[in-house]
Amino acid sequence: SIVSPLLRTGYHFQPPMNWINDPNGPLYYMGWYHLFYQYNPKGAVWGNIIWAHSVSRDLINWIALEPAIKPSIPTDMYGVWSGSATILPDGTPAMLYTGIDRPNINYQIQNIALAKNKSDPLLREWVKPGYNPIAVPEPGMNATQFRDPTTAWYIDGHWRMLVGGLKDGRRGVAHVYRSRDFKTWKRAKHPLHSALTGMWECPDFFPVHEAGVQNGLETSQFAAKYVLKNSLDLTRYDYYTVGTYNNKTDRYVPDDANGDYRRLQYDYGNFYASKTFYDPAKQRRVLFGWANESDSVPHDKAKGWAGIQAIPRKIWLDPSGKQLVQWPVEEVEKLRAKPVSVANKVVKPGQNFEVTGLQSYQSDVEVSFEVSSLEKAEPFDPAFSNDAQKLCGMKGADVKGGVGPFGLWVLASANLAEKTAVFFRVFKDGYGKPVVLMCSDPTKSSLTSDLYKPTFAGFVETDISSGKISLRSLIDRSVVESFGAGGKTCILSRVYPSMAIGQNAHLYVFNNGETDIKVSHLTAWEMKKPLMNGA
Ligand code: DQQ
Repeated sequence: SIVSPLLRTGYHFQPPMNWINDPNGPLYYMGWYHLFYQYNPKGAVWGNIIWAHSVSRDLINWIALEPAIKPSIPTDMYGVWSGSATILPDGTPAMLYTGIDRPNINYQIQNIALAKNKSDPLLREWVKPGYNPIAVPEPGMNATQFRDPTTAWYIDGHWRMLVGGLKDGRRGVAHVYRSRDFKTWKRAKHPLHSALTGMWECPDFFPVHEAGVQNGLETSQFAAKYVLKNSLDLTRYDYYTVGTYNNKTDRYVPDDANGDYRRLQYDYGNFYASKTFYDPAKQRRVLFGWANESDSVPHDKAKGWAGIQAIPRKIWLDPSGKQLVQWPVEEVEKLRAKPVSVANKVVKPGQNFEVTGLQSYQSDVEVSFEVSSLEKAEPFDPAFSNDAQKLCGMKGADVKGGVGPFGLWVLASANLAEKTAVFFRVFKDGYGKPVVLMCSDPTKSSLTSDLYKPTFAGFVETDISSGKISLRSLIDRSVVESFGAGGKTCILSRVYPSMAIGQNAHLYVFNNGETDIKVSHLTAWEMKKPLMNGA
């Protein structure tokens, strides 16, 4: 079966065609946001990777430029893999990236490219200085698991960068390299951090302001709290911890001693190889993440494209200090057209209502729910404390509960044979404390058979004792990108309806619990199409 062209996203970042994966080297420079990304110019599957390059004034409207970095020197002849941007003291942007230097084996070497002309705000040309490579695998290091340098930070006369790696077959490591001049780099004896999780791809390490402050910090600014993120090859999720950094020893310690295994995720859905940058224009830290297709490879090839970037998110430390909060950058709201609102509408057990008056296949929906009572919350089995996904797999949107499931059916067909459910379900633990689960359930999203339809879920650390909880979903044809409780828990899903496409897609609020749910307020906006790389 051929996938409808109407499933191509409207306002999520995409080139006109072909495969994309990791965001690379995001930065703000002379009034422009730059995004580079792993791109196959020859097809809709991974391969022939180069760094494609787009620029934007607002992180939403994008203009495609010529590719920035391609294989051209002995140390990157067989691949230019992921990396990050650092602005040097003289103002020159530099890209640290991984090169593959030989055929048939992914032997990994770290390289640098410099902006050729720092007075060009579009940074169109990049040069690879003769002192490449800047780091090679040492004897005893796993040379095929050694990649993805971070943005470098400067403290007390030294630059540092991290490179992801794997030790002894199962220990994920963030190697530290130090340099005085950004040319000669030496590996520190101890990694910044490591854990028994498998390979750490695309590490990201940055300071955060004190709990609750939404502004971001420049990467070289020393702070009391830091975030370390790693992308786990094994599970394909991006995990992070909040902790402290000792710049004398270059060691990082998560606040939660078990943090590496507790597995906080940026996003509990399809979101990988993400990377942040500090945006001095709006004093915020912005997160980019890659959302792969969940479609089959033959479908990807038939469509001629695969992969998108999530809507960039502002990211900051939650008032609890224990986790991050993420929210779509405010600029996305410029795409909002005609709003439709609903207020003070009670949804009885087993009931639902349709939100009408807009085309919801490309929309932004914000809802505030109020739960009338938590009395009927189901008992929480602590065996699932670390397994929201499994719990939601068992208790999907159609499984009746006490408090919830309640939430949205998005990209739903008129007969409801197709629908993606984004919802909450509230449990009560042994002490009577509410436990909130957020799920994105695509099991009924499409009648097409050969799709990957994983249920995604995370717990939401929010105080629901007042009964209040909010949900926002960015719906974009084959994307459902959701933010629970103001961005405490995020889930991006890719879905490919066969009927709920374009004008045939509907939006509902549902309640499959035994407790009344009030929609205190719902606003849904149709979303306009931004400039998207000329497509
Ligand atoms: N993708 C890149 C690697 C990185 C992986 C290759 C993560 O550098 O580790 O395209 O998706």
